Order: sequence, then structure tokens, then C-alpha cells
Amino acid sequence: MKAEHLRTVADRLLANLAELATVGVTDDGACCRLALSDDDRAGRDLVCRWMREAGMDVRIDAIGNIFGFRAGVEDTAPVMTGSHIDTVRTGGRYDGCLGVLAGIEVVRTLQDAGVRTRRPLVVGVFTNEEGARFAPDMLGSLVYVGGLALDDAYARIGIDGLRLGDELARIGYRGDAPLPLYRPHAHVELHIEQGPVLDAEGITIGAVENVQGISWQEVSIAGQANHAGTTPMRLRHDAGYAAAAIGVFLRTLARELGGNQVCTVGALTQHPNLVNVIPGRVTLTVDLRNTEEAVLQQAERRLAAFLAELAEAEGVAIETRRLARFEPVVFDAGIATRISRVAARLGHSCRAMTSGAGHDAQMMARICKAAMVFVPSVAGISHNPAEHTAPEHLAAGADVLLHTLLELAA
Ligand code: HGY
Ligand code: MN
Ligand code: MN
Repeated sequence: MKAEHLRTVADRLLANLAELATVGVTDDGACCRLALSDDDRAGRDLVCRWMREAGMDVRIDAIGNIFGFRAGVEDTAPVMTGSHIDTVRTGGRYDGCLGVLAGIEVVRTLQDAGVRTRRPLVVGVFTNEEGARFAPDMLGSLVYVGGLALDDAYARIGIDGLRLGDELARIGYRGDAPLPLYRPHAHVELHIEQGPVLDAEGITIGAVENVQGISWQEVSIAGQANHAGTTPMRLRHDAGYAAAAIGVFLRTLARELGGNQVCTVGALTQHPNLVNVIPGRVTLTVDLRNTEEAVLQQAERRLAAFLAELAEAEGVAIETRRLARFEPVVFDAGIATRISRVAARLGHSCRAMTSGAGHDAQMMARICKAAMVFVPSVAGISHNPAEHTAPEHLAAGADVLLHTLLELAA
């Protein structure tokens, strides 16, 4: 069969997505494979098996990134694809997994058709993309491109108090391949949009041109635990109230800044968390994002000023710790255009767009030309077991990935 008529096998892709989704499944049907957990290891083992069954050589680097390699006619810089299989606690079955499993499906399709690309193809599985257990997010791809030293990454402490390097060794994925194992000719990641745009507009493919900036920080508030019944309001140093005030401030800030500004208090623990004790301590996280770096910095400054005022007004101590900070990234316009052209040739509607979520491709863009292919998320829902993408959209994304990779590897 001529290469341009090739199509991926949707049923095979769907079956693999369904099987991987059973690894770390929770009672409410969510995928929970926090990075470097036993469930993440089980998912990794399964993907490595599928890579080998697809005829790829599998190698693992020092931060646990997995690479399936398919030789090309020439021994030259490869074309890379891939994503991640670690999840948040309430993960869906497509976030990250689609990019990895569609990459393997592309290789299977080429194997079945006896098609050998000029350039080698590589499918990557990057460690700790979510950043939910160990900050920052996209940690594996950040180390891969030299944005974070390996020892600094190993020293990161997770939300459970365990050390990243120890957990990586414990699950047996602290590999010996050098960093970076490959300097790709180009990198293309397929991912669900995780937002509402494509679904709302009835468009099948997103040609992703850029990723918005991300700012994560941990905020620690130290007040004074005291008796809920005997302490007059004027004498309180209520860390719980201060935490609530931060949440309300961020909602107002997002509204005032407008545009693409988003603000989230995602994690919050308060101590002692009892009905009759004024909270003495609270730790929370703040996730700020914007496509405009200058506005994102303005949001960070406004929050810092608010925290100083709040500490003064409430008589609490407030400390912040940076967890992640990535500026907006612009992808390679040529590849984004190529994605749009391939989508049109395959008969799929397509539009250019921005990514609201962070992705490994934004790190790969530091060492090679990179861009992304999006497919719709129903109602824009993600990081939720209700995350869903229609089978025909999954297939369309895999086929657009196949032909974009074929063109880049020719
Ligand atoms: O947070 C993110 O954007 C991604 O899910 N790591
Ligand atoms: Mn993802
Ligand atoms: Mn995610």
C-alpha cells in the first residue's frame, strides 16, 4: 500500500487505551498512576512490552524516560513523538496515554505495511509529566533537555515525603541511557485538548502553536491554633480564614486581569483540621497561568502584595515556595502548518490553537523543532474520570500524527 493511503488501526489503539486504563483504576473509575508509584511501574512495564512487540528497541535514561526506537533507512537524527502515562489522582484514560499509545500504533502500522522511513522514529514516555506528586511538572522532559540537573531532580521530595531518586530506583526505572539519548530532527506530540474549544466548535484537529506560561507555588500560613468557642474574633490568628481569603482574592484577580488568566488553589491541608480548633497552620498551592508572560508576572506580583497585607492584617506568618515556573512557549510554525495541511488532506477539520495545559513537547522545543496535535475533549473535561474523546477523533488524531511523522521522517 502506498504510504499516503496508510491509516492506523483504531481498534488496536482503543484496546490498548482501555487496557492501560485498568492499571491503577480507582473505585470511581479514575486512572490513578502517580509518578513512580507501583501503578506507574505497572503501566511502564505494559508500555515497554507493547513497544517490544511492535519491534522497537527500548531504552531507559537516568530520569526514567522510556524510548522505543525504530531504525530508519539512514542512521540519522530521529523524528520523535510520545507523551506521558503518569496521571493525577483523578485521571482520565487519554491524558498523555493517547500520545504514547498512538505513537506505538504508528510504528505498528508501518511494521504491518513494511514501510521504512528514512529517519528513525522514536516514541518517548516522559517521567512525571503531571507534577502532581513531585514538582515541577514536565520534570522528565525538563531534565532531558538540560533544564533541571539530574541530582536536583533526584532530590525532589514528593507530597508524600518520599525522595524522587529513591522512588525511581525502587520501581526499577533508573536507567543508564545518557541524557539526552537522542537529539531529534523534530518532535510532535499528540494529546487531548483538555479544554472546551475544539468540542464547542465541532472541530476535529487542533494544530497547537503555543503553550501558556505556568507559575506554581506552595503557600504556608502559620497562625495560632485556639479554642473555637472561647476565642473572640478580634483575638484570632486564623490560618484557615487567611487561606480562604487567598482563594477569594485569586478569583477576583483572574476576573480583573481578564484575557487568558487562570488561578487555582488546587491542594490545601489545614491543621489540626478539627471542628472546635481554629486552624493553626494551612499549606496550599497556587497555580497561575497566562499566555502573556508580562501579565503572568503581574499576577505573581499582585498575589505577593496581597499575601503581605493579609499576614499583617491577620497576624499570621505567610511563606511561599516556588514549585514550577515556565514561560509561554511558541512551537515551530512550520510543523504546526504541516499538521494543518495533513489534517486537511485526510479530510479532518482543523484550527490553530494555544495549549492551556503544560506538555512535554514544550520542553522538547528547547532542543528541536516541536509542535502538537490536539483532539477534542468532550465538554472540555480532563483530570477527571469523565474525560472523554470520541473514538473517531482518537483515530483522526492518530492518523494525523502518522502522516505528520511520515512527512518529517521522509
Ligand atoms: O498541569 C498541567 O498543565 C499538566 O497536566 N501537567
Ligand atoms: Mn498530559
Ligand atoms: Mn494532565
